Amino acid sequence: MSKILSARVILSSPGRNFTTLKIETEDGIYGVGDATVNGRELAVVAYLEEHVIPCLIGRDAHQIEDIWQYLYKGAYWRRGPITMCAIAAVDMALWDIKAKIAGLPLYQLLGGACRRGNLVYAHANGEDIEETLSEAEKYIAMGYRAVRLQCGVPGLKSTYGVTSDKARYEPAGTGLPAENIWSTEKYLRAVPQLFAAARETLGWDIHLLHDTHHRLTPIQAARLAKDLEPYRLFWLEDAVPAENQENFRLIRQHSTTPLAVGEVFNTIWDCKQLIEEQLIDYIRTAAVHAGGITQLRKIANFAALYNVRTGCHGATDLSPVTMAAALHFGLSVSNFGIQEFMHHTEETNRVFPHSYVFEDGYLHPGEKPGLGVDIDEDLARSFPYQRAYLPINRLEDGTMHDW
Ligand code: EZ4
Ligand code: CO
Repeated sequence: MSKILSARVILSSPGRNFTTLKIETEDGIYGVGDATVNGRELAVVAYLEEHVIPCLIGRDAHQIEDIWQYLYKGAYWRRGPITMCAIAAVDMALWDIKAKIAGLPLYQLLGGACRRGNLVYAHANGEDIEETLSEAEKYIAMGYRAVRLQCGVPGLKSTYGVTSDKARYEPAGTGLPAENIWSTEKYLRAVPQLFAAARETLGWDIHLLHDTHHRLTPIQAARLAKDLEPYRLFWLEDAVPAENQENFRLIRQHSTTPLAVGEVFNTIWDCKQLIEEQLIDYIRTAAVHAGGITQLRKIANFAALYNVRTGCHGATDLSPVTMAAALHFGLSVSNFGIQEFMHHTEETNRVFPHSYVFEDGYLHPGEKPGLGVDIDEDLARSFPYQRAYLPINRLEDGTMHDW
């Protein structure tokens, strides 16, 4: 028995907003969990402070599964990003506490290491093909074995995944949402050219990935997947929005390009049909947005039955706490695929000191007991929350489109 004494939410903005939950036990052990929903941060703060934390005090921090079920089934209104993110933060913090009490890095409690480290992919973004490929070459020189390529589209002023500050990928901006203009036709012409040039310049020994960010219809996605087949992508991500999971059948029928989806999913139910029908190759659910380590393990075990592998979301809005959770989880599951890794700002890394290390294209969670990531609360307080949103996206005629 290790009673929960207190819990509090720490909202800070060391380069971007992060919502963090810290749970303390009677024995003076504490754990941290990430509760960040990009652009909707305060909703999770209220959910945790008003509705979750009062129910946690006095419970046994060791009862991770029971507390998960209590928060999920007990809410009556299940699922959704805010609810599942709040549950995730509690779940991560409790795993952190349990592993600290055991004196073990979390991956040991989850079954031990299945491999030397987690293969990660970097992001190469550029205004044009040349710039994107020279960004990719920088990452390859750093030891990366996999790179996601996103490139400006001729005729469009801004493109998803391409930011003016190359050193620092951050799509969210302070103030109200920026408005971008999108053309699917222009995009579909540009992408195959990018990958043809990439194979010529970068060769075939590097894994290449691409994110479509839910912007296509199924038939458009099928055509893109088919057009990209000669370039042997590691995956094509978020080809279509997945509210209709059966949409992926059409893409599958037309192409052997591996498919990944799931960064916006909240529960195992969002993945069920996609996995069961083997409509995807990689499931991208993240600890923070899909109910924590407890549910991620269930998703991975279910996916293993159908040869689907993991590929957790790891953009800059997922804090170092989520990154640590993903790395312990990834190391311990047999059907790990790849992990997204984007560098956080210096300020973020100082607010969240962590034990994970990058070496030779792989990330390892380190050997510190627990998650191996902490929060410097004093420093966090010096970076107050700032309202920020992801941009919105309209077609050239003004129609609201997927982000
Ligand atoms: O747009 O994390 O694969 N990565 C992505 C990210 C997401 C942001 C949204 O908050 O698609 O850049
Ligand atoms: Co994505």
